[in-house]
Amino acid sequence: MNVVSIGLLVVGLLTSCSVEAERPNVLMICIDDMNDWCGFLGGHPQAKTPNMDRLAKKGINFTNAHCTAPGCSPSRNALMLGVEPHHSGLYPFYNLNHIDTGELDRFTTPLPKLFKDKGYTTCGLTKVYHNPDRSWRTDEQWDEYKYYGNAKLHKIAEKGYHPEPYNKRIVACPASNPLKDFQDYLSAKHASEFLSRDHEKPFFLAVGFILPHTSFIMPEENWDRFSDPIEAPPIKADDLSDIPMPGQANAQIYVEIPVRRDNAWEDIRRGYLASINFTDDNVGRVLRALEQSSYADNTIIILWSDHGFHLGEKRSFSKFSLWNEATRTPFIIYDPRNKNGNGEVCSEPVGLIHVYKTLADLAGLEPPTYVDGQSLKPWLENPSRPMERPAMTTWGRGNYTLRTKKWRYTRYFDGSEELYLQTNDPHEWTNLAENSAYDRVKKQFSKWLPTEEAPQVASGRELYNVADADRPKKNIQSYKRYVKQYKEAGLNPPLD
Ligand SMILES: [Ca+2]
Ligand SMILES: [Ca+2]
Repeated sequence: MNVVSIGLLVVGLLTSCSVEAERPNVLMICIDDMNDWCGFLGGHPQAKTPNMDRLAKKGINFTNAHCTAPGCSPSRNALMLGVEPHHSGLYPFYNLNHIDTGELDRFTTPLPKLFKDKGYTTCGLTKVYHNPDRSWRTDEQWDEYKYYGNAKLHKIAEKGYHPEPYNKRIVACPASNPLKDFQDYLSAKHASEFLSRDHEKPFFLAVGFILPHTSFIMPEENWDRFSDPIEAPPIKADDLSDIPMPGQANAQIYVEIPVRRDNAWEDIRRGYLASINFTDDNVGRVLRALEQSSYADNTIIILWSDHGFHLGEKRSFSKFSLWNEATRTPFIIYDPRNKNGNGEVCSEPVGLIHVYKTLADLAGLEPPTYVDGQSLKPWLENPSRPMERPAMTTWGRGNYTLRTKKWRYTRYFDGSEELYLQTNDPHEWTNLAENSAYDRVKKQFSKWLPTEEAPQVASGRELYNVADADRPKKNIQSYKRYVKQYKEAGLNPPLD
């Protein structure tokens, strides 16, 4: 071998080493049911989220981000597979393990597998997919996977709201347990330990926090960081009255009835804020572990919540709607290699469907051709770059909502519509869809609606609680029944 060849060989080795060294790690923080009640989105004046606020300031804070579907299972399936519900047929909730063999074969490469196949070490913690799906194709996606549950939590009787008879879903109170009894603390601890290890290969670490998903039970310290009065969000009493029936039936009023009856909204909202505050503590634990590790300068951090949450707006105490409270999500991306956009806000409409292609792009990986969405890399470099495509959220086959900076347009399976001028009406109180002055606006939105819809996947279905093209009546009937209950209970009915 002559000197030139040796020189080329050395250059080649150095190049391949530096390419290897440059492959970024990914830390994906997945939060459950967190709406904009966090400092960096300003949705509630009493929110306390210093750690996430710090991350938002460091990276790009997407303030107009929307989930692909307003329920844990369809939202996470879309994000992890990179496929819109109208392409996958996964509209309602599923247990992926129970879907007929072959149905999902065309989705060869869920997000963790993309990284694992390209030589990454992948680790998933607790809720990344919707819970029952944590064992779905585990070996091909995760090198390491651990699900943490809560220990038995001892609720503090004199604090918070303990509805009787006990209703697990709407309880909001602190527990006296030590931190190690809380699943989210254990997930944060595991993630921190993972980050302290020596990794020979780049890693993809996904850590899922369950709070602020109901029930709102958190350490006492977090509850005590808040004091009454807790400010109520802006609510219009008859807000549902100008909404078509499929939309009204999305209002989860059956959960709201006991809260209203027991005059418990203040405790519930305090429980939600305290749950978010505990999640913020846990996010802080993981971020500090990363900062103290050798990976800080080469790890992309992405933080999202699977959808938002209503706390009384439009008579809802839940998600499962196509309104802002349920579709809008926190969404932050920090790439330490990004020299231009970090520290800025992006108020262009984006969807969590873009997560797959964005992470693939940032890591230099080729996504499969069936993957939906687009890479947000250009918006990381220039957050004020206009986004032409609206962010779309799907809830049941035939029900779609589209968000731009200025508008929200919704069309339900039966052709009924909602239209809100966000710039004047951020709470979406006045539905303009019936006003012919806006026909042109509505028409412009039509071109973004799906022209073809995959049939709903029939096997493996679990919770299916929406009136849609496949089941147009059932939810509406139960909604009407609950409106009657309001009246009988002497509560302010939602349509008065
Ligand atoms: Ca969720
Ligand atoms: Ca209204």
